[in-house]
Amino acid sequence: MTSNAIEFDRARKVLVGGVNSAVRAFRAVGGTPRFIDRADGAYMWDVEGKRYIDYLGSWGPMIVGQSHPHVVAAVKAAAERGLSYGAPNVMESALAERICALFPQVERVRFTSSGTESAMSAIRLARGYTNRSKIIKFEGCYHGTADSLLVKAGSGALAFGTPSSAGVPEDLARHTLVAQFNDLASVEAFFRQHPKEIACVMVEPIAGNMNLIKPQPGFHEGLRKLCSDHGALLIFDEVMTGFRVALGGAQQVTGVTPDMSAFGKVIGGGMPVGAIGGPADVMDMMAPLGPVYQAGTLSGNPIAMAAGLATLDLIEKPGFFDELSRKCARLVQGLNDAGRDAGVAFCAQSEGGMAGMYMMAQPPHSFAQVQTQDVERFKRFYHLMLEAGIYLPPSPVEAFFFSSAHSDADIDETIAAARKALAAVA
Ligand code: HOZ
Repeated sequence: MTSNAIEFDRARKVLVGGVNSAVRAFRAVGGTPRFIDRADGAYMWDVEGKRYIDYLGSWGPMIVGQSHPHVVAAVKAAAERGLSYGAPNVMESALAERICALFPQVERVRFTSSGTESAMSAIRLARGYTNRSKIIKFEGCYHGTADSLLVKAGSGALAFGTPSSAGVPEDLARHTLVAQFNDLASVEAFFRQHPKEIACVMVEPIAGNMNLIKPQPGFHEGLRKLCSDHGALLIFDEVMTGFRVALGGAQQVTGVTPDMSAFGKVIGGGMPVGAIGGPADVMDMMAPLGPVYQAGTLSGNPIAMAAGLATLDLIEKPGFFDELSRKCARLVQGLNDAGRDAGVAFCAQSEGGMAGMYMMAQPPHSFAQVQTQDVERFKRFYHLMLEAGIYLPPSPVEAFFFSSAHSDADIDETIAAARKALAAVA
């Protein structure tokens, strides 16, 4: 008989910090990470056999829940035809066609194996296309672990107090200009200070790595105009928001069209995938047509393509997002009511199937505001929820994820757990 504690001791001897992605180590909430044995629908079970309602959703991909039979059947069928070819396959074209149909500005797609690779390749492409070096990103936004982007980053980097990673050369980091989310003036100032030097503005259009922060009206319109006026590319990092806040991602929600988009998570259905999409004149700067090099052994992997296609089959069904958004909003309403009744400075909000909960009275609009949360209270709340069988992302600066597998009973169970937990931490 094993336990989470035994497995964590074992893992720490051979894996750095016992994990393969920093935030999973629970250091932002304390305690022992749960070692997951299996997952199905809206649930995960740890090695001790305890069941959790899953609001991690593998950090976003599992929008139809775990092990959906349609996705599993597609993966099995693909696996029987080979695990990886390293040569073109027709599923790559099929998935790219589906992405082009959903995102009006996307004429060409390049698949990668992760969101990190997509964001990294997108900025290389922007630099190659514009022949400029500097990029603008936003404090608390997170675009994976490429060197240029690990400057004042969100997610685990923020939770552990290393938003600007060691190991990133000063010479490279000085090309990354860090503006403030929802603050157009901070972006304008950089364009004034560095005329014709800025290749792109990269942004999570709905931030999800400093918890969920929605854009203020006019913010993305302003970014769009600044980029167009100054010859820089606007890149939306839709790795988290794409196919999740709406079928057409945050660009559908905001009505603002970027020059390039980075995708991942949902389009791999739980398998490792990333993608970059944009207009042909930009995308065709990439090898083999152009001088910007980009490649990957497992890019366009047939199993990942099959899982992505099968997931799209399900989420493209009419009404899928209406139902997902409605159920997620009901959960959020229940959480807000629970916070109010407990008299705790606590709130929640959602967009489509992505949500945030905060130990503060109102949802934050900025990086500075989200930093004012009561982190110690969140830690106590987190463990009470976990104990009650509710698995939330283990950090106060992460969004949480809802799926079509979550039932009304799951929502009620979650709200009831939150009521108890919030009353206990009041
Ligand atoms: N940084 C990812 C979420 N914001 C976490 C990745 C993971 O641990 O799987």
